Formats: sequence, structure tokens, C-alpha cells
Amino acid sequence: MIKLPCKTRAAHVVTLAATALTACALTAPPSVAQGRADSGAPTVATMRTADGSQVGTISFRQAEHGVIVTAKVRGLPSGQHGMHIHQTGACTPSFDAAGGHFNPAATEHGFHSAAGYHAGDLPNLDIAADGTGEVEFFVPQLSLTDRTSDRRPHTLADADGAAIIIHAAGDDYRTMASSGRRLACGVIVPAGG
Ligand SMILES: [Cu+2]
Repeated sequence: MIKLPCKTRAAHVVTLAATALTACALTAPPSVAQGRADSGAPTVATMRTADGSQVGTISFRQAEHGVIVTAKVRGLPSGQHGMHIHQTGACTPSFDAAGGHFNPAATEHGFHSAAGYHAGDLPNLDIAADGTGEVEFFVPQLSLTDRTSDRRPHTLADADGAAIIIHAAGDDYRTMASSGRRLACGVIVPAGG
């Protein structure tokens, strides 16, 4: 195989674009500092309720400007549920171990807040009558590794990790109390990991 730079090959072998892409992928030099999130594998939080029941997963994939979150849950009460990234990667001995909202910029809670929002604030999760919920959305500014940049300045892989919490009630995007108690919890990045 002729070892041309990927760009050159892709530009000149238009009809073989698919082949060129495959070849580029195979011959691309390995990155020296690939974190787990940048390897393409999602970071998966297994969600559990307080009695230990597994109620689905929430996956996080690194994008250039933040993370893409994919929630697939079941066995939860129907309706709107507040959902946030919390500051500590622990769900035991109680969900209080997850601490407050992930808030590295020391802002106020809520998308409506003039001084907001928390970096860990997320849109509500809507659970259907059969107890399931599936949603995918983007969260800006977050990094899943200790490598940060202007585009993704806030890392979830800090010393105490991070968790994701699904609350009992919908978040009014103004007050912390609106979301109610902590219904399900999953560790995104373990504390100390
Ligand atoms: Cu919360």
C-alpha cells in the first residue's frame, strides 16, 4: 500500500473514498494521551434506586464542545423528573454521598436563573406510563477526562468524580427544592478515580 497522507489520498481517490477512510483509520498514528472518553467508548453510569434495583443506564460520550448524554431507564414513576450531575462520584451509603450539584463555576441553579446555571444542570427526564424513558441530549462545557480546554473547561474526572441523580419531581429550572428527593443514582466517574 502506498503510504500517502490521509488528506492527499482522500482528495485524489474520490471514487475510493470509503476505502481511503478505512485506510486512514488503520494507518493513523496512535494518540499518546488518549483518555477513556476519547477512545470512543462511552462512560456508563448504572442507575439504581435506593433499594438497589437497577433501573437502566445513562451514557456519556465526549464531543468537542461537551458531552452527549444518552439515558435509557425503566421502572420509574411516570412524569417529569429533575436530573442533574452531582459533584461526587458516590451513591452509597445513601444518595446524599453524591453531594450537591456539579458546580465548578460557582453559579446559581437553574436555566432561568440570571446568575445561573450549574454546569451539572440537565433537562428534565420524561418517564412514560410504562415506566420507561429514553432521551439523548448535549451538555456543553464538560470533559470526561482530566484534559480540559476552553471549549470543555469543566472535568467530571476530578479528584472526587461525579454522579448523576434522577429526582422524584420535575425541576422548575429555578429552585433546587423543586426536584424533590433523590430517586435514582449512578456513578459517572468514581470518587478518587
Ligand atoms: Cu440533583
